[in-house]
Amino acid sequence: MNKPLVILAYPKINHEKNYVYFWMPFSILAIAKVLIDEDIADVVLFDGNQQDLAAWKQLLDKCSDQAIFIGLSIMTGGGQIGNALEMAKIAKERKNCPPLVFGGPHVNVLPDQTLEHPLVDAVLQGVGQTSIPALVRALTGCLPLKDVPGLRMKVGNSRLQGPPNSPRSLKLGGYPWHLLDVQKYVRDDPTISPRTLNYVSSQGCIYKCQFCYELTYQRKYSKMSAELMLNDIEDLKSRYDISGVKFYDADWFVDLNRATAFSEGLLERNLDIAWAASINPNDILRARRVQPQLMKSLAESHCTRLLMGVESGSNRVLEEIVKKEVTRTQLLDVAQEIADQGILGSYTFIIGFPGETQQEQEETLSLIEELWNLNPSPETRVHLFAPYPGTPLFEAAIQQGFKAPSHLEAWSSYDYYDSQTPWTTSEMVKAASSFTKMRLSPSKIA
Ligand code: B12
Repeated sequence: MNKPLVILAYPKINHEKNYVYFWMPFSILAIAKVLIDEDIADVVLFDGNQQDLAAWKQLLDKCSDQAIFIGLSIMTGGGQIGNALEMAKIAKERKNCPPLVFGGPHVNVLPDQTLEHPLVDAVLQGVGQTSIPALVRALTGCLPLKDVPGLRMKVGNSRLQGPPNSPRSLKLGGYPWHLLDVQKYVRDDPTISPRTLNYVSSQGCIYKCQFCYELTYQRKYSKMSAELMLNDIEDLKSRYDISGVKFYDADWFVDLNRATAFSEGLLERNLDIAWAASINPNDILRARRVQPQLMKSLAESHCTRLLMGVESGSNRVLEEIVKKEVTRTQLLDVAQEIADQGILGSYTFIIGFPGETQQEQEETLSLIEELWNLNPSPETRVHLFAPYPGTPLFEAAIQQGFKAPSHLEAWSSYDYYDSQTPWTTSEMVKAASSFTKMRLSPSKIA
């Protein structure tokens, strides 16, 4: 018997002009994986960052009438929602359009508001690895719809709702690379290596930074083992001749044993792969107590760059507003430790938190100046605070006069890089730009 077909799409993100850093869309790759592994559906992936709307129409012409549903992934900001709605409109113009099911970070925080949009037939809230196979089973008559975790669906004039979805994703790694043209995602990243690919090895985060979307995972963390990561990277190297990996996990270093095992494994297997990952300053402080050799083994295994959210140079902001659980002195100390190993630090900051004073912003800028004195001099990127739904600081921002978009279409124009809050001044916009120093603008990298 033919397996049902599922189309999964990652709509385009309107990034900075000529942005070249579009990476493999793990959001849909991770959910395609379970459908393939469980052998319950055939899957077609569409990446709007690589293919245009003409290609979308062609794909729909070819197979939309065989699909049991079309899944569209959306995050808040970056114009992805508007692009998803355009794709949805094109699909709906066809006869026999299968149900349009939305998922992804935006849906995870605003499922009901997303479902209100006339083009949206259903949403799946939470991690897709559990919800998506259940939806396939339900639509092929093997499971009642009311048992699909995270589902909210329009049925006539009423709404059907499944049980809550688990915040743990568990099934990661061994991704179905054959569904993408992987070569197209290999990037020359001057801070890593000429043939770099992105990779996601965990989901969720254990920390509680009050502005961050990851809080919606309820601090439940899922990860692949070091061995599985090494197997996948070895496989990617032999298939696509990669020489670098850029991890896009929320915090790659939550499990320090895994970090050490990975670094040692890279050397033992002689893989010759340069790599970069995200880290929380508290991971480094923890490592000093339990794995004092960690930084050294990272450098030895050719970790070239560590991305760390520093957020602020003010102890009050760090403690009371962000809940970063670290002080300015500790941040400087941790950055020194990274530089001492010759690893490039890449530090991000936020100015314009609700309730932050001008003096506190100046403390952030003076911290950046101090960090620039390190050798190697780190990259710094200053963002304007943007309230993201589902986070404690979103509520705080509303109380202080921020007006949130009230429906899906209105979120289309929510631009993370523009001022979103009434208290942002032109001085803050200028400071954000002049204190941002990256090694190379992503648009200049071929
Ligand atoms: C890679 C990435 C990007 C890439 C885009 C992706 C690509 N392929 O090129 C780039 C760099 C372009 C990017 C840009 C932006 N990003 Co971004 N990005 C990420 C990152 C680091 C990884 C995404 C990923 O692959 N995750 C792994 C997958 C497996 O997880 P997932 O996407 O959540 O998908 C799971 C579920 O959500 C669900 N799911 C997802 N899609 C679907 C679809 C269906 C149908 C179903 C059923 C389920 C489902 O199942 C998946 C498996 O469990 C995440 C952080 C993170 N670690 O997740 C941020 C993240 C997605 N980005 C975010 C944001 C805000 C942005 C920006 C808008 C602003 C910014 N800070 O950079 C910009 C847009 C640029 C602009 N012009 O303004 C936020 C989104 C928050 C939100 N509320 O939506 C995140 C979560 C970071 C954060 N913690 O704040 N980003």
